[in-house]
Amino acid sequence: MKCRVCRAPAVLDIRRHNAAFCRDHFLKHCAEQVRRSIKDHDMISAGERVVVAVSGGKDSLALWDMLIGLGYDADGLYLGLGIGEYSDASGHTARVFAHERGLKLHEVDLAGEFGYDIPGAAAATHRAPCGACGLSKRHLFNAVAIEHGYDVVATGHNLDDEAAVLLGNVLRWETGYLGRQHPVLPEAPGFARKVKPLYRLGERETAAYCVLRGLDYQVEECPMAEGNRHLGYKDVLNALEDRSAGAKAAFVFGFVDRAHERFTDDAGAEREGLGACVVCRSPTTGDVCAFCRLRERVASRSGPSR
Ligand code: Q46
Ligand code: ZN
Ligand code: ZN
Repeated sequence: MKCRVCRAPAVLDIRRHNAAFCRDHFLKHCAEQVRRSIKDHDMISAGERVVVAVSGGKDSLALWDMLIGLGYDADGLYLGLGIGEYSDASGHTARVFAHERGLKLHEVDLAGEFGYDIPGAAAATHRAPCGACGLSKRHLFNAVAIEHGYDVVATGHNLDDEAAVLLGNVLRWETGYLGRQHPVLPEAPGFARKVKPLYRLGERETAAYCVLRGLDYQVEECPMAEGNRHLGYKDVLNALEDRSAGAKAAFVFGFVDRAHERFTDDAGAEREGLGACVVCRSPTTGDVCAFCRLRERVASRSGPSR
């Protein structure tokens, strides 16, 4: 196996590109995929400030590293979800990464600042933890971006994540979600732009990127992910990819290039006619936003019952 570019011994092959790369050319390939995503979708303009949602895992650290390498002004944001040892270790990893590179990391601790954690929210809502977790992340990433004047929130969703979410949305024909599933969600009043610069890279590639760059990332996955529907979809997609290299990329890139637009009307009304939440001032359709309702629900459950 030789590097496609320089013919030196390769460290990794990427079947869907029918190519193998040496270390340096693999890292260049990753940066090029990210540069291309940003350019093709006008994700970040010159001079804009970016906040990267950092979990301490391979994707978010690879993303932060690549954005800095490409010359962007990118700070990090870590959310303490209160998921036991997993959260302790991932917070530590994110802090070490930022500290070693002199990067700015914002931290928000759910329990300390909002009085609940993800296991508590799951118990109070009698739902899978990922629902409350996703809601909290969406709200807080945006709220921190708005509060600190960032133009863009960048998340580490990779090709495998996007393919799994797309499969889930297609299986149930969630046309509103399909209209919002895109590498860029534009800014709107009260909302920063959301971008996914890693959507062209598979998770095997982001992991290899971290290893080859010597980035210390949190290898353990979240223990609450068990039973998450998307893991099942990932298994199905991996089986497809085994039989037909490039299936995931064709599925996601074809959707982005040729199908997404057909669903934008279904998602369109979402961000129109919004008022401000009476509690936190975030944009919402009702009086109180979903995040504040969640907080209230957990508080009333775990508070004194007398
Ligand atoms: S952190 Fe949160 Fe994920 Fe854990 S509880 Fe689910 S959503 S699995 S990316
Ligand atoms: Zn090479
Ligand atoms: Zn609110």
